[in-house]
Amino acid sequence: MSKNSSKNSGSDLWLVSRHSMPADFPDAYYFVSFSLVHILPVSFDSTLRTHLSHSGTDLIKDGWFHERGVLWPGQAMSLQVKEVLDHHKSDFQDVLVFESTNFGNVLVLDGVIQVTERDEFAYQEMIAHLPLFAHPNPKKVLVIGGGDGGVLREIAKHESVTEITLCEIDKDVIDVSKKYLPELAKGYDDPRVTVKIMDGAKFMEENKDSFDVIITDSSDPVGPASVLFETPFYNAMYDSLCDGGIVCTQGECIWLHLDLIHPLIKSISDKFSTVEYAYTTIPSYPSGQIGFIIASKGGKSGPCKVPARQPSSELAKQLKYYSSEVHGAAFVLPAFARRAIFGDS
Ligand code: JA2
Repeated sequence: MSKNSSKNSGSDLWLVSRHSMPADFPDAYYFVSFSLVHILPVSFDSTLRTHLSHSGTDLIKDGWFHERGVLWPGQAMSLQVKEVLDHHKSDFQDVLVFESTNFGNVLVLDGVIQVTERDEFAYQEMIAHLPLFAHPNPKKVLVIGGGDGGVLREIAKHESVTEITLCEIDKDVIDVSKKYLPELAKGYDDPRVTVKIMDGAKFMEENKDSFDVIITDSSDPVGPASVLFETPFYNAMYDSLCDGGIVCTQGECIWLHLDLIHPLIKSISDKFSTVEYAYTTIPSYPSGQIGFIIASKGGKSGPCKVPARQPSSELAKQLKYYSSEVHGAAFVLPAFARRAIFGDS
């Protein structure tokens, strides 16, 4: 944040001045709610939300897509565009798919890169296999978000799993993924998969004590996904887990979002038996790194950094990022991040 930004201390509201914004942002001030402790001093209504997001093709200039966003001020990831394949507004967000010169097809929601064909495995394998290999015998798995289908593809590699439910609020994300990201969307072909087009919180409300693993594969806490980074949503996941269950959520970046990660982890630590942060490296996400918040329910559960199972040698050969060694290593944080997130010395 620039020195012109003022953080409303003790709350979850950030007031970001125009000086820290890209020049083409339309409004003078932006209220970005990280909604970490669900005390909202300023209401964050849907009108305001729409002003926070870019339209995908506004961000293409001279044949390059520039990913600018309020959550990574002063920096932008750029990808060279070969062809725009789809661009439209869904009921929830701006949806853009383009073919890039070096990263394959790219899915962008509200101006933010969600998936590229080149590096998607680094994210999909880790968000799925960290909780699944930490669990001794996962049977029922819930995915919230993740409409591209890549997480489904990874979950289907676990033979113990009998039911996989995907709850995605925006059907258009599923449709464009089936059309333009077939290597991810093939996850929908597994017969164990059931798709619900609905709000994940509502679905969990109706399905208590039901899942061994819940994976929340969400976009960033701006727009429709912002509630997924709030404590009540973690409480809902807790209630929807079986005893011994594990949640794994998109947990943002240690280079950019320690002010989001630390209070969120703190706020859920009383309820969950273990709460940890692990990460993967991925060139197409801001600063090349993204983390996962992994938390377990039940007295018997040990830390998730220790895998309870290992991939078979056959599966190990198919995996491109995850291995048992990578599992443990993903929880080892640089000293500055460990201190900021867990307050250790
Ligand atoms: N990618 C997705 C998704 C939900 C639906 C479809 C694709 C992600 N969540 C992860 C996005 C990470 C964004 C980092 N700035």
